[in-house]
Amino acid sequence: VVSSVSAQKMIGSETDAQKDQRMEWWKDSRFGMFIHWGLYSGAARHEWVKHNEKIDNEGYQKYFDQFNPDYFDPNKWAKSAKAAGMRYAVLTTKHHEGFCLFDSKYTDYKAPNTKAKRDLVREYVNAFRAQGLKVGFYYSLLDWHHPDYTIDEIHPQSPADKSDASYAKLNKNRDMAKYRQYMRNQITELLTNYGKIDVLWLDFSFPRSDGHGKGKDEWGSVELLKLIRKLQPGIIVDNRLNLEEYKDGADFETPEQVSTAELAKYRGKTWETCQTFSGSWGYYRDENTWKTHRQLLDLLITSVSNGGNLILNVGPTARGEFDYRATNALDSLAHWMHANDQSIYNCTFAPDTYKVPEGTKLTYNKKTKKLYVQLFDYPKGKLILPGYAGKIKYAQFLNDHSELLYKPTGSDDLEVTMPAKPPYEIPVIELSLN
Ligand code: JFZ
Repeated sequence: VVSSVSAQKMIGSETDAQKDQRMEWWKDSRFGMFIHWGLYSGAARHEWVKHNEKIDNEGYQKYFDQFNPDYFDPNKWAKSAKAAGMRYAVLTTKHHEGFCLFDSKYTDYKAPNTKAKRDLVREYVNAFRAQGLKVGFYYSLLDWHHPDYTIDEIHPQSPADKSDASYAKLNKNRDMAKYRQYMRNQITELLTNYGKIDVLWLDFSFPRSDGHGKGKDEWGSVELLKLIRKLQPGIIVDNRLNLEEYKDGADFETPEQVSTAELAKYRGKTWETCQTFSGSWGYYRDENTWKTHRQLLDLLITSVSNGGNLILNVGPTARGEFDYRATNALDSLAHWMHANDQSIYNCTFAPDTYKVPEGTKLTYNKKTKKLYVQLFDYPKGKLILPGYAGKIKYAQFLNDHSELLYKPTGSDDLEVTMPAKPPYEIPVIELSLN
């Protein structure tokens, strides 16, 4: 029954309750790993290098010829994701450059034809599944290599002369209908040959009124989504197909590289913020803007305290491994998550009746009725819980389950006696609620 739908268009016929059930593991997981890996990892200066430097297929060929990921071991990737507390992963099976990490019948531009000589997606799927992680595929709608993909405003060969005639000339032998069929064929391969796939992350739409962008008509988005739902009924799909007018046109929103301050406005929606370690998604050797451990934790905690997920990106090197900066960052997250992951999994924002104590953020587990106070600014001597009198029955640090003593202040507040030094970086207090 879809009576709640009223005016909005639908692609399928799922009820809200069915959708909630399908999305349950994803909402409970809260933390995932994004992996951007392709030929651009060898250029090591942004996954948009082909576009940014206006490189044509011939000029880009050296990255295909050179590609030799001799250290590729997805078991290592999966173990490091698992240790960091991530519960799902999404790998770029094809990014905008058009190169496929998987074995596809419909192209020669694929990993099995490089020095790797094999289907790298299959090994990723097996390794992440073996660690008990959910498995997702990123697939780029854009394709800067395919001969039928029409040249548009953000194509590497976009013309200087923006007239319709100049585009028409460039595109006279290109046919988007054929490209749409290519996408349907490849998505069918990806959703048929690798078992159950948990997430599909399609990227992205840029409709333009001058006709030189791409959106739902160019991608054939409605048909594509129907195909996806038919092949993998349980799959979770992002919102970049330009199907905003459809109630079921997407499963989650994708605020990209937004600040922690902006995440508050997504409360109540279903969303996953995607974030990088250093700015670009693909491995960028010379980028010196790496986020600190504290900034990464802030992103994770702020996401959960606003009811969303964080998918944190790693850009493996061309040799197929996480570089030491990514490895160190993941190791630090692993330590924090080992001690504090109960304040992340199955958690969301706290009910409004609990005021946010100064210098903290709150996460909340509805099922266990635990409230978690994430101490960003470590309090001096005591922490005031405003209006909490009569609301809690026990307080402890989460990292070591050591008791924290508290007393009423005479008003509605409680005062928690704090040790002089924080026992952890961003320690967490667990409050058992009455
Ligand atoms: C896209 C890609 O271009 C990028 O390389 C990376 O894969 C990222 C996850 O997604 O970038 C986008 C796509 C959409 C928006 C912004 C960046 N958007 O809608 O604001």
